[in-house]
Amino acid sequence: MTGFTPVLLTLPSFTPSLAVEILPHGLTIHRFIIQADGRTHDIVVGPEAPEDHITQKYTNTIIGRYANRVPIGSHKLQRNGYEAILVAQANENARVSLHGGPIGFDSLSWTLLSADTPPTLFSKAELGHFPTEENNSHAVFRLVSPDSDQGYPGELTVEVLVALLAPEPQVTETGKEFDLGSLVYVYRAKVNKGVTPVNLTQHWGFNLDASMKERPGSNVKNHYLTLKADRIVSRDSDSLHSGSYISVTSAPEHNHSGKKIGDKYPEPGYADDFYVFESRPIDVPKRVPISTFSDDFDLIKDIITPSMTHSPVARLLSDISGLSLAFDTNQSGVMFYSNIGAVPERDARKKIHGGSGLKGDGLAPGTAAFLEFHDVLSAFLDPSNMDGEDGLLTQDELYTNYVRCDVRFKAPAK
Ligand SMILES: *[C@@H]1O[C@H](CO)[C@@H](O)[C@H](O)[C@H]1NC(C)=O
Ligand SMILES: *[C@@H]1O[C@H](CO)[C@@H](O)[C@H](O)[C@H]1NC(C)=O
Ligand SMILES: *[C@@H]1O[C@H](CO)[C@@H](O)[C@H](O)[C@H]1NC(C)=O
Ligand SMILES: CC(=O)N[C@H]1CO[C@H](CO)[C@@H](O)[C@@H]1O
Repeated sequence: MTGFTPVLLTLPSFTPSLAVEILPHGLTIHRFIIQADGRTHDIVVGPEAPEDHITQKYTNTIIGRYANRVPIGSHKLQRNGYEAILVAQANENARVSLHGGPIGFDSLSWTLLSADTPPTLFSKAELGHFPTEENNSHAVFRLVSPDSDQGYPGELTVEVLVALLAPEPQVTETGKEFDLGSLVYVYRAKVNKGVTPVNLTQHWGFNLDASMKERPGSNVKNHYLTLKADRIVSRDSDSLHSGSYISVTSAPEHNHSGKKIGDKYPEPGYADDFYVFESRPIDVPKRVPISTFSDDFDLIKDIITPSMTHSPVARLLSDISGLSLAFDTNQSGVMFYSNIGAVPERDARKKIHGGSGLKGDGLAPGTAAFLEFHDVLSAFLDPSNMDGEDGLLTQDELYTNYVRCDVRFKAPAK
């Protein structure tokens, strides 16, 4: 079926540590394969059969045009002199439009770009960082969302670069943490007229132990999580942003400073809390004037530079598999969700995760850490964000959003 044939990205054969399978349907990270210490891991949860992403919705897919929840109905949008109306359509419940509306970017098939249909939102200089076609270590996909799609104004063109970066050369040393390479995604978007909300993210769920044969389907309570966030968004009964914030000092279960996810676990789990990162210096903007886009335009250089002096905003680690992930982004925060909505009877589990691959033995709640990097919820509804961090994009701007995920391995203590 079209859209469900995976596009495989791999690193060159001398560093075969990482591979990903991407489905054009929903720009889904179907598998995230890691080779470490003679074992093969797939660190994202989800179904075995690509087509099962239709029913196991929002599992490792992109979310768009607008991640998370917006109150339904008409919203007047204003930014830098442009105005438009968003008519948010109900799908989660009568009050709430979730993840871009009834037919979001997660359920559409994206086009894989090639030399014949080259990217338009990445410059020559940027694409020049990924020269050799034969390595297949990167791909760019496109989706054009028409004017009024799900009530969103303006025609929005979105292009997404997904790339694997080879590990740094390194010395073998006992007890050392090894760099296994990185996965980078960069979302770009452009609207043809006026102003529109844009908030894209990857709705991916990790389990670093799921492929350990001795612990099939193990939960993530034993994973250690660090989020460099000092506050979370306060939500109402429908999980809409109430307009205020809660400091993690007064909510220690949300102070993820390397604690085990299972410590102070808020039963039944972590459910869509949005963690706002402490302010930090990064040199990759979220929106740039479209007039600055030229052949030499290059925001990718700083993202892929290995020696980049960044400190990650999020880190997920297991001392059982020895795998860890360190994330860097120019987004304002991260949604953390411990898969509490999982329904084993409805879902399928991958064979590499000890499942049959068929529906009926899906993973249970608590078995994945979803980390969705994006902007603060419904920021455009808060007048204090006017013309600032409002989650809106005008026809004069280019939206640019990146996440870099560094994969590491340290042999677990026996
Ligand atoms: C691509 O493959 C060639 C030949 O195998 C290798 O020399 C080159 O370093 C690779 N490039 C990247 C970016 O990995
Ligand atoms: C979070 O927890 C760490 C370790 O327990 C502690 O040092 C830190 O002060 C706490 N942060 C806040 C904001 O409460
Ligand atoms: C974008 O979506 C994220 C994730 O759901 C949400 O937390 C954030 O507030 C949204 N951004 C804006 C600007 O509304
Ligand atoms: C949310 C966030 O930190 N965004 C950053 C992305 O990069 C720009 C440019 O450096 C920063 O100003 C933003 O703060």
